[in-house]
Formats: sequence, structure tokens, C-alpha cells
Amino acid sequence: MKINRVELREIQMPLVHPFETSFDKTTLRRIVLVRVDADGLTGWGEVTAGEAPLYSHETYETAWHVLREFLVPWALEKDWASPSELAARFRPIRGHNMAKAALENALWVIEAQQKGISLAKAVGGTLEEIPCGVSIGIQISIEVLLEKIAREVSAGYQRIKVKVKPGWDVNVLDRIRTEFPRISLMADANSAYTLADLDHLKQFDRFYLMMIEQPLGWDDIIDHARLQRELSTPICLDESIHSADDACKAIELGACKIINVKLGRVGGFTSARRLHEVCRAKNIPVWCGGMLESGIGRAHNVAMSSLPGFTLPGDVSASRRYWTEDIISPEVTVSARGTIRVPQTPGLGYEPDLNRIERVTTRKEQFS
Ligand code: OSB
Ligand code: MG
Repeated sequence: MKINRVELREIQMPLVHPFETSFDKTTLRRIVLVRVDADGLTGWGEVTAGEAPLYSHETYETAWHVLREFLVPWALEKDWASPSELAARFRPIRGHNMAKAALENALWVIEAQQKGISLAKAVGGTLEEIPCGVSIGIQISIEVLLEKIAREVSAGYQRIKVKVKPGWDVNVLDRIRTEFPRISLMADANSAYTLADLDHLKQFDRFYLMMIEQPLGWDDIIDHARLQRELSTPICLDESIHSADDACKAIELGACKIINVKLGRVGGFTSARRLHEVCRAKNIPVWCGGMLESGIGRAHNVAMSSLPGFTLPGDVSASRRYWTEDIISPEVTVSARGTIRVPQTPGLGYEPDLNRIERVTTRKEQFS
């Protein structure tokens, strides 16, 4: 694969509804897209970093810098035998996984086109339809949250994740369970607690949640292992896991029973596939997390979710929950059974809408 040209673009799109977590409230997404042209074909990738360094150290701006000064020039150096060879070239750079993933993942799309197979198949996917859940942010009142849950349940979504933080947790889960005793429910704390909250967190066990996601420190596995010994609710790690190695250590310590895999956080398809293999070998279920992606990142998530170890519903949901108009055609849609059909056509499986992308672009730069 000889890369002739790379284009970086920043796009800005307002979310249909603001998304509030324990660490931030997002209304406008600023997203860096990477377009790669190689061997007469085009592939797109998306940087899934946030606007501020609150979920991780990366932002769209740090990604722009690292791509522009390092990753893009390195990618233009030579002919790559595979996307994984490019991923290996990126390894000396410590961190910046979301920047790396955007460029590597674009190459997987090109490789899939060259082989005449779908992106899902190119990365090793087998499922033709993936189960979907939704992630619902913190709301202005419990009543508003209950209405939103009712809407998503009747739309068919297979599990509901709610964001929690101190002051918006046990009281909220208690009301949800009263109204919806039988739904598959989970909570994501995004590191809002510490071990000092142990007695408080033990109360979560009353709500027979599928899992509690990242209750403790964003870089911790030791305290999570201690907490897991005290909880019957399975712990799922998100922020703490950046590689297959991290997953091995967390599993060995007993820090989690489930792992949320995000392509950006782990640094691209090569790393995600390795992580998936490790978890499969150790019988740890994984599912695909979300980062409020545009259609490009969403399409990559659909492909990854088709790997056989992704047995739990992910946070990959319909485009219309985020955008008035997505940047791909068709948009990602979800069936009444709460599933997404995995595209079987060669490449990404969705067509990037170049006119729409141009309209929302706020800066661009090309390299060749
Ligand atoms: O912790 O999973 C998370 C969004 C931004 C940053 C972190 C997280 C999330 C979500 C939303 O939960 C998932 C989505 O709907 O894309
Ligand atoms: Mg999370």
C-alpha cells in the first residue's frame, strides 16, 4: 500500500442533544477526520478524542499536532505491506492512540477494498447483525431520564446504560428499577468514585446491573481489583485499558469481568483485534464502546462489533440519536429488534458524503 496523499480535516457538528457525563457536558463535537489516498483508492478514519482532555489526555487538537508532525510524515515514508505494519511503525510514540487509530483504520478500509471484501470481514468479523444498546447521559431530572429510557426501550435497544456520579446514582437507579424492573441495565461512572466510596458502591448490587463501568480512577486497576472482590456486580473497564497487555494484567488481578473496547482508546484495529483475542481466550466478554462518533467512526465500530467475541450489546447506536444529518450515506440505522446489519459490500459499507463533509469542515490540510 503506497500512500500518495493524506488529508486532515476538522469538522464541527452540534449534537442533537447535549451529552453529560460525570466529567463533562458536550454540545458541539469537533472531530478530526483523516482521508488517505493509496493505490488509487480512498479510506477514511476518525479521531475519537474529545474537545477537552477529560476522558483521556488526547483532544482533537493534540491529535492534529501528532498526526501532522509525526504520524502522517511516517505514513508517507514507504510502501506498507499491511495496516498492522503501519501500526508497528507508530509504536515508538507513547500514547496518542486516538491519533494513531484514525490513520491506521483508514488503511484497513483501503485494504478491504483491495481484497473486495467488507471492512468487517477484513478485520475478522463474522456476525452479520450486531446487538445494540444506548448510553444515556445525566439529565436535568429523573423524570426526563425515565422518559428517555422508555423511548429507547420501545425503539428496541437491547440494553440501557446510564451515566452516574455522586448525587446521581443510587437514587436514580432505584427509580429506574421501580419503573423498569426487567430491562438490561448498566451504569457508567467514568471514574467518579474512589475506594473511600466502597460502602456507597456496594448499594449498586441491589439493582442487579449487567455491570458497572469504570467506577474508580481512570488509570487504575489495583483499586478496581479490590472493589470487584467486594461487589457482586461485574466491573467493566473502559478508561484503564489501552492494549491487550493492559487487559491481561487487569484480568489477572481480577480488576474486571468485562471490557469495553474502543478503537481509538486502544490505538486502532490491530490492537483491538489482539485485545479481543486475549479476552476470548480468557472468557472475558467484550463490547464496543462509543465516543459520540460521526458516521466514519461509527462505521468502523459496526465492523469491529462483528468480531465473534463482541457478545454483549455495545454503545453503537443509530446516527439520528446524535446528528440531524450524518456524514455518511446511508446513515447507521437500528432495527426494531435493536440490531444493526453489518454491511457486506466491499470497504467501509457506507459512502462518505463529500458535500456534507465539506459544509461542516472548519480547517483542512493536505500532505503528499
Ligand atoms: O465512557 O463510554 C464512555 C462518550 C464520550 C466519552 C466517554 C464515553 C461516552 C459514552 C457515549 O458513554 C457512547 C456513545 O453513545 O457514543
Ligand atoms: Mg465508559
